[in-house]
Amino acid sequence: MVASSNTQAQADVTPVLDYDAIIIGAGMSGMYQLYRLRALGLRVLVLEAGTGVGGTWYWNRYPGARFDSESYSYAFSFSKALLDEWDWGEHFSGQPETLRYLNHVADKFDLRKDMQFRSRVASAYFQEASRSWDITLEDGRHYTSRLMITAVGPLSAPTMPNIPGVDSFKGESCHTARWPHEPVSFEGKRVAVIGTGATGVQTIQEVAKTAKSLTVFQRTPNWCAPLLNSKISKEEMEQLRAGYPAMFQRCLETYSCFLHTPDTRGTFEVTPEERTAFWEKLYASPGFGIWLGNFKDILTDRAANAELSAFVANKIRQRVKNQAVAEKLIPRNHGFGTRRVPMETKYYEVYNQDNVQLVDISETPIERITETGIKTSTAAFDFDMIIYATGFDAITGSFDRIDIRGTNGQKLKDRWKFGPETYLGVMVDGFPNMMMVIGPHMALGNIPRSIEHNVDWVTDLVRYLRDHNITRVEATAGEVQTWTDHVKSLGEGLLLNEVNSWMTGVNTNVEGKQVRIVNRYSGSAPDYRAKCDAVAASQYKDMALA
Ligand code: N01
Repeated sequence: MVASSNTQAQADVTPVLDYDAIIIGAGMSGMYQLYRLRALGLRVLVLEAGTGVGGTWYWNRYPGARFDSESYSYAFSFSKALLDEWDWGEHFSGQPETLRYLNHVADKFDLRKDMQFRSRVASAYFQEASRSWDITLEDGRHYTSRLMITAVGPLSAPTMPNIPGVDSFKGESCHTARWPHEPVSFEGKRVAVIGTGATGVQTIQEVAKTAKSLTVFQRTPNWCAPLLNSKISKEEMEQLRAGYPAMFQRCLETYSCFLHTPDTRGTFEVTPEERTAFWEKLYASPGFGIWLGNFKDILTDRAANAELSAFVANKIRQRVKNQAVAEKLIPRNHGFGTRRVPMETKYYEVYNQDNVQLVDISETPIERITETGIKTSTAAFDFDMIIYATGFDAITGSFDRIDIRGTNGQKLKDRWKFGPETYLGVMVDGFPNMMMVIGPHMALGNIPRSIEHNVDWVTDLVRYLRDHNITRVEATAGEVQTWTDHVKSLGEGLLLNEVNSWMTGVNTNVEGKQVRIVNRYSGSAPDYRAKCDAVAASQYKDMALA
């Protein structure tokens, strides 16, 4: 690391390293982390598997992919010049616009000159003698760096379904997170979609517009709510821009950094009529309000949650003409909002179209993928295209896919076998000089807001290390235990943590991930930031610095 010390200790640990910091991933986290570390004068390299910047927005090019948080609250806030010059076209921007935005950010700050694309990291081994990381790519290229900062994203390790025969299908097929860069036409095609999470819902409503036939294979229905997207006029954009300081301030104050914040009332503190009127208003309002701006107890009180679920179930019954289909679309095994709510645009109406069929595979399971299509327990379907919207090995999955070894050759994957253990979601004992941006146990919420805080905190730590000629930083085992216990205790009483989903670390397609764990920080973002800020103010006294 660039430092001024000439002490003996320093000399021993100052071999010729390729970099001061290597960042893995060129998504929003990696882009901003590069920008900040470069400003410290460090030699930094970003290694990125793809051919361009954007992370989630680079990979997820599937039809209909878009923000379901307000575009302007989901962008970078660190540069006033950037805020001044970028106009959003829609309240909930589509993937092409978001990727254009991120490319614009990369151009503006000349980020690509310190990025290396087509560079998928295979392994990273900590070297105690040199206090550095040896990082090797899948193609064998190799680099050394004092620090390794993972910016690998919580939803970036896609998983194919563990259904026999996936490789045997002779038609077109694709996972949504590996969508081709070329346009894909559905016209005249018989298309299947497997999966009805947030991705499946966005895909289905788009494919249904042009496919000759669309067959949706649903294992578990999700509670979806209207997105109500709209265009942003020039005048409106100017008003939004004028309101940026207040809006970002609000994001700093709300529980999960979203514009929405829970109502201060409990569900049963108002009359049934007031309740219904409030829910009608939320259902008719754009974005996550119905999930995050609802009564304060809908995600903790079973009775409150059941009332709200009944309200939304009736909406589904009103929107879907065939009542047998409507009943299949209503979740039975979890309440509204206890899984991530997919935001939709006429999703339920899709099932009123003649070209769309719903197959409930909880009743008639898929037995195998065949050369020509999909065979369930009761029928065989022929398709031209199968789309896998089957989700991700979330949060720890992208770490598991890299062979990360800390002191004494300890593997991170083994260390996290029964769930992640971290300090502030940023560090792990036994893995010195490794920092995680948006790692496990982090306050996710409105992710770009969390990214900016997380990166700023890591940058302050790195500056401290540099200024004090410290070449080795590690979380202590005691602090990791304390933070991990704290994160687990915050999850108690949340209905969300009683349901299988990526949010509780369950993925039926990944061996060893069938048991629920606590992988996310579910306290308030202001509390999280206060804790991190206190650690920095203490000059990292609870960390092992050498
Ligand atoms: O993934 P998911 P996703 N056989 O895990 C089914 C974010 N996101 O990509 O529920 C049959 O939610 C699985 O069924 P089940 C957002 O945070 C953001 O949709 O496990 N089916 C489920 O229906 C979101 O929550 C935006 O029974 C199988 C689906 O596949 C997160 O990404 C947009 C199966 C997977 O759903 C993940 O969403 C989109 C099998 N073997 C996504 N395996 C934004 O707007 C899996 N399934 C920002």
